[in-house]
Amino acid sequence: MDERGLPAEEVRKLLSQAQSKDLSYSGGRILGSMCTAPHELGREVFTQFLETNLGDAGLFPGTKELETESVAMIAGLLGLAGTSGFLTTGGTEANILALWAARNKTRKNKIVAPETVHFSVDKACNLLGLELVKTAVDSGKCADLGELESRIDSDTCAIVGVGGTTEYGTVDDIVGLSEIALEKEVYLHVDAAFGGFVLPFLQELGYPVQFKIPDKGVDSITLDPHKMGLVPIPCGCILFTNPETPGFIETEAPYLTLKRQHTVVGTRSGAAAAAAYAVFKHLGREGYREVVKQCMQNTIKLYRGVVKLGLAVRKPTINVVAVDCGPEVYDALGKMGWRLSQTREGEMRIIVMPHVSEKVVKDFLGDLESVAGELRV
Ligand code: 0PR
Repeated sequence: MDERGLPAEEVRKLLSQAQSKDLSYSGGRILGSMCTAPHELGREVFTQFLETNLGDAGLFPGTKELETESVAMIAGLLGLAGTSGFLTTGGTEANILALWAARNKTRKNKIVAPETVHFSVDKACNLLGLELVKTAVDSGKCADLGELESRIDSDTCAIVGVGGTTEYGTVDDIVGLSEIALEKEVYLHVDAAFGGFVLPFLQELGYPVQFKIPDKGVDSITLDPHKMGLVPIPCGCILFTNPETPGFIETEAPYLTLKRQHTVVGTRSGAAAAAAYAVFKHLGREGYREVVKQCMQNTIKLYRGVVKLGLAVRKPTINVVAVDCGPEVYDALGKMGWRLSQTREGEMRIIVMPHVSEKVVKDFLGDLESVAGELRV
């Protein structure tokens, strides 16, 4: 740090220089991200609540109410009532809280999860000293329940299912997993970090996707407002279906206005909670349904376009498309400025977020056609 400060105008110039190196979702080239430009109202509200801290919520009871109401609205999306939960910094923290609670509740040390789980589950297990057993998935990239069940033993504390896998957007059979959890008496965590704000709306729109949180057998669910919820980063959410579960991750904070904490982070942003509340109230189910409808229509356009080009592509379940096009095509598209990502198996992975408009899909298909054509010659 310099001894003397700079005038704000000069600092702004420095920031603009740095920002000019960043990409923006509105630039229309980011196809491999599960985040998008936050809703305008969310941006505004975030700034308004910048000084609030939910780590000392007694000072900010109004903002704490917004968190509580946001969590209730998220639970309502899944048709759940009477759940408790917290907003988090994202899906990683939510998954850590879930497995932390499972470990402390059961005092066992093994997690069994399909190999399609997000790497935050690896991270959580590493952090919590848990052994992670990964099980095979079926040809549709969904958890093979027979295989998963066969790996549960007397050391298993929890199993995990995914509602919208990071790489393929596929959805595990949560009802089937809940039956296994009840029968084997293990904790079940559902990671719907991405799919939580997509699947309920796809179902309402009549898409043939199975995703239901049954009345019994599911212990916790991750669901991220900062992905398809259009809320500014950092905003994730953990829901606990049993109100006693948060007690297993409780830490005393004796001198604070609120005597107990249940999140990994201590000082935590109330701005994200206020922004989540605002965007949920403003968009309503109708608004989100429209966002998801657009994304899914563009997903189908992209899928059909890729099929037309004769490339191998998985039929998308949600707004995630995986194309088996080979590294040359992937690299050539990258050189043309497309920001894509790859699955662990090397497929090109495209997330059709709200910023991936119909025009972006059209432009991308045009470039894919020319690249694939040139490479074929
Ligand atoms: N669970 C699932 C199913 C996820 O897809 C992710 C993140 C997480 C948990 C962890 O969430 P946080 O990153 O909020 O902690 N999936 C995205 C991914 O790995 C995260 C992401 C988002 C990466 C935007 C890049 C990006 O530009 O792709």
